[in-house]
This record gives sequence, structure tokens and C-alpha cells, in this order.
Amino acid sequence: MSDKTILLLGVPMDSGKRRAGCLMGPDAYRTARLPDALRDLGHRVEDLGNVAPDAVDLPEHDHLFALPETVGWTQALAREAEAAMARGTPIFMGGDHALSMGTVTGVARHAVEAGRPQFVLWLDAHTDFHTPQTTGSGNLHGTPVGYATGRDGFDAFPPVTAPVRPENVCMIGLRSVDAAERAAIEGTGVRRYDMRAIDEDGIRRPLAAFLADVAQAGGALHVSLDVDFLDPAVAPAVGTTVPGGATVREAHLVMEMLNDSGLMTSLDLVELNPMLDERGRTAQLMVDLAASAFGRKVFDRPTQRMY
Ligand code: 4U7
Ligand code: MN
Ligand code: MN
Ligand code: MN
Repeated sequence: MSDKTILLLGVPMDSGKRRAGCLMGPDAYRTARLPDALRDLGHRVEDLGNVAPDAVDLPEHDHLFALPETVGWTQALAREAEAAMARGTPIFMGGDHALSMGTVTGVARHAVEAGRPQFVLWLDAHTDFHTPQTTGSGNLHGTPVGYATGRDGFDAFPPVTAPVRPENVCMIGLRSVDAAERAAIEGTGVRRYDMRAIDEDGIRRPLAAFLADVAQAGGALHVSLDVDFLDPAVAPAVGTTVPGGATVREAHLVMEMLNDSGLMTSLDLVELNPMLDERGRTAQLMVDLAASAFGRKVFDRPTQRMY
């Protein structure tokens, strides 16, 4: 039995892009029995219900989709995330990836107060490094890393008081990066592993190196798992499918290594669109991945690997 309290927060948020459906994500995770899967592993689990966005007084924007609503979510989520960090390990059940504007900045605020550097593992086909000025689509779910690392241009949003250092961000699974993102991320210290790197060297080595640095720094580690990290053949319930994604086993290995490391302090499950699922298989896979991250395994390893 463990002493970890896992806090489940539903984030029925759809404002980060035009295609609707992610707002059903939290209920899909509950229906696929995420709370029980975690309890079966010996954890204390509290479902805190769903977060709601703050009301903000902002006009709609010509180019950016649903800007006022996304600002309201960001403000509410940053507050809830910071508060949750004082009580346990939050899992944010999304909801689209714009929710990470709030969750990452909120957990990072907590880390700064605790005197710990914040690290972020970004598991995604995309870098999500746009700003409101560079996004071609106007969809804010493509901007959370830009916001949380303190890029300029997010004037409508709450000021980022605890920006995450780009050197502390590791992206794995990349295969769709816009030209403006590629240009902007170049020369930052963001660690980025595209699918070719995974094909050539495997997923274990880059993750192990990153985890070693988190451990060395005594950091807090936020993990953001976008459904489109996975190959669409195994995870069809997402609006932004990109072929050539991570396999079921690669994704489980990441989660198993995270559990072994004991370093993960918060987790986002994002971009699940139950409208696009096939008999709940994507929701089920995401629940199984979360369970791996919290200790589900086939056998214990004879010797624990050092990261
Ligand atoms: B997700 C995109 F143009 N880059 O900005 C954009 F390719 O959270 C996609 O990773 C963003 O799913 C994808 O709209 C955001 C596009
Ligand atoms: Mn994303
Ligand atoms: Mn605090
Ligand atoms: Mn993505």
C-alpha cells in the first residue's frame, strides 16, 4: 500500500480548438474506471469533481478561437493546480491541451514556493510552442508550452510568475512542428526527440537522461500526455491525428520508467475526444497508461534501474 494521495480533477474544456468533444473526456475516464484502477494499486484516490472556468470580461478575438473562455480556464486551473500540489499528486483529466496553460503554470508556482525547479515532460506529436501571434490556426491548444516557458505575446492571459526554464522541458514523440514553432524553439534549450530519434535509438535512453537530470536537480516533474503522442491506429479518439506515433509498448515503457523513478508530481491526460473513439478503446488505453505510471506492472524488476 502506498501513502500517495492521488487527486483527480476533471477539466471539461473544449475552448482550445474548434472541433468539440474533449469536454466529455473527464466522464470517459471515470466511465473507464480510472479511479478504481488507481485504488487497486493501493493509492488513496480522491475525485475532486470538475473544475469550472473563471468568468472573465474580455471581448472575443478575431483570430484566436474562444480567447476569453480559455483565459478563464487558465486562471481557474492555475489556482486549482497550485492548491492541489499542497495535498497530493493531481491528475488533470482533460479536456484539450490548452488546459496545460493553467496546470503547468499553477504547479510551477507551487514548485517555486517550495524552492524546487519545475520540469515538464511533454509527450505529444506537436511542440505546442506557438504564441497568439504565431499560431496559424488560432487554436490555443497549440500554445501551452510557449505560455508556460514565458514567451512574449500572451498579454490577455494571467502573467506567468514562475516560467518553466526551456532547458527543463523534454518533448518526446514529435512529428508535426510548424515552421514558426521550429524557428522559435531552435536555440532554446528545450530537449526535443522526434519520432525518427525514437526509431533510431529507442525511447528509453532520452527519457532516462532527462529523469537523471530531474533527480539531480531535486525537481518537481509535470507530465503532459497528449493522446496524439500515440499512433492513431491504437488511439483514434483525437482530433489531431498524425500517423507514425508511439506504440502501445513505447508509451507503457515511458509510464513504467516514470513510476520507477518516483519523480512525477503531476499529470495531464489531454485531447481525448470520446466522440471519435471506437468502443472506448482510446479511453481504456489512457487509463491503462495512467495505471502504469502509478505502479501497475507485470513483474518487479530484479534490480531497479538507476536514472
Ligand atoms: B495539440 C497546430 F497547425 N500546430 O497550431 C496548430 F498543426 O495540443 C496543431 O498538440 C496544434 O493537439 C496541436 O494548430 C495542438 C497545427
Ligand atoms: Mn498537445
Ligand atoms: Mn503555493
Ligand atoms: Mn498534439
